[in-house]
Amino acid sequence: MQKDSQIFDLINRELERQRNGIELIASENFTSYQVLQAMGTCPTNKYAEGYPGKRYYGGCEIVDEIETLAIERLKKIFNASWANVQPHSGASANAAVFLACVKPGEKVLGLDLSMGGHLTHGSPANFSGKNYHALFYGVKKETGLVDYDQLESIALKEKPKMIICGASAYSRDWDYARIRTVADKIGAVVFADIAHPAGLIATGLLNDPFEHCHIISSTTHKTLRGPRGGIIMLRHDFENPWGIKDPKGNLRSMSQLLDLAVFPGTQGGPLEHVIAAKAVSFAEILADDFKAYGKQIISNAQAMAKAFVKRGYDLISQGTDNHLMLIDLRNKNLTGKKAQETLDKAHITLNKNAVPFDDKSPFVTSGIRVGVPAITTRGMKENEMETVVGMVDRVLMSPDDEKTISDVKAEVQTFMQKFPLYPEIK
Ligand code: DSN
Repeated sequence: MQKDSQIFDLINRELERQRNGIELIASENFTSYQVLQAMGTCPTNKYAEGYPGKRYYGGCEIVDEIETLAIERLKKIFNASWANVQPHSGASANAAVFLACVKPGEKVLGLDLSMGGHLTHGSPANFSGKNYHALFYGVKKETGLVDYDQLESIALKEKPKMIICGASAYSRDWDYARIRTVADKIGAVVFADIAHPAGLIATGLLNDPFEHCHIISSTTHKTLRGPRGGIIMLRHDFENPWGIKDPKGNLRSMSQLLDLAVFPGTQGGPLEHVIAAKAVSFAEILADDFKAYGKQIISNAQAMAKAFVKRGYDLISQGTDNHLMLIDLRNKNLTGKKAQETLDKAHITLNKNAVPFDDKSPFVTSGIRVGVPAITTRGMKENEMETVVGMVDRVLMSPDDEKTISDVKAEVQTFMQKFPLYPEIK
């Protein structure tokens, strides 16, 4: 067959879009060129249902080595004793954790999606809310901080089997110790989904959830800067004290239950080319300069938060500890939808986001979520945060002025030439 120019032209256009725009979506990042290369390789052809050394197919000796390396590198990053690198995504990882730990209809307690939580933490639109009895805690209206008192009172009253912590739009660190204390009072599993801040946890820049939470999941493509995918980890494996049994009725350790929940519980053949790319990114995280990247993320986020506050923007919780911030645009008479759509025209990408106690629908929203991992990867430092916020502000202050939008778009394109992306690709 002739080269599929239709698709490759589109891929090239997407590369140009990524090169020329300012990427502020908090959950996005740019992998290294090596990670990209590993993704487009022949392990994609290999069926390897099962785990290294225990596969259902022949010819797995090399993918066994790839997957084992990925597991060993990941365990080293987080000082974990067990890891599963097969989940195709964060949502798949979380589905496996639910399958391993809770029976359909049992209670789970997570951060409300409308308060910064995640779809897979019990939303009624998701498997986690459809199959399980989901309860929610929120954030305090006055401070925007997680309401641990509310979490505790709901937990003590309702006795959920699992308490979920982690968020997709929360700019502050977590008190994992407090959540574990509550969970121990009722014998609940604590499950931390660290998809967003994982890279900052990996480098010791935020509280360590592994000290207090039984099970940890993450994506690999956000602050970890790997390929799109999911992972599950345990620091301490344990004979599960909740009497959870495998499908044959045997009492299993948590790691065995989680392995079974990923395969055959929720997935079939693993994506070994993606696992190879995960392994490459894990080696990058273990290298000396990744901690500097993490520190730069935090400095950039703080510089950006300051630049927004200086221009009168209303940040939920007044600032950030991590890589993102959530901005309530109501004092600027703008919706999140309008802000996202207008900035898109100027090649500045971010997402509309509900703010706590939002009065607008999730399709409109009162806020935007802004993150710095991707622009930090491009090489930007604190000074550039002022420039970026200046451009965002000019567009948001004149959202219907086509001239301002096209001026900023041209400036964005020139500005981004200073921060090359994938120079290896001509
Ligand atoms: N993890 C979500 C995000 O933060 O964008 C998507 O599911």
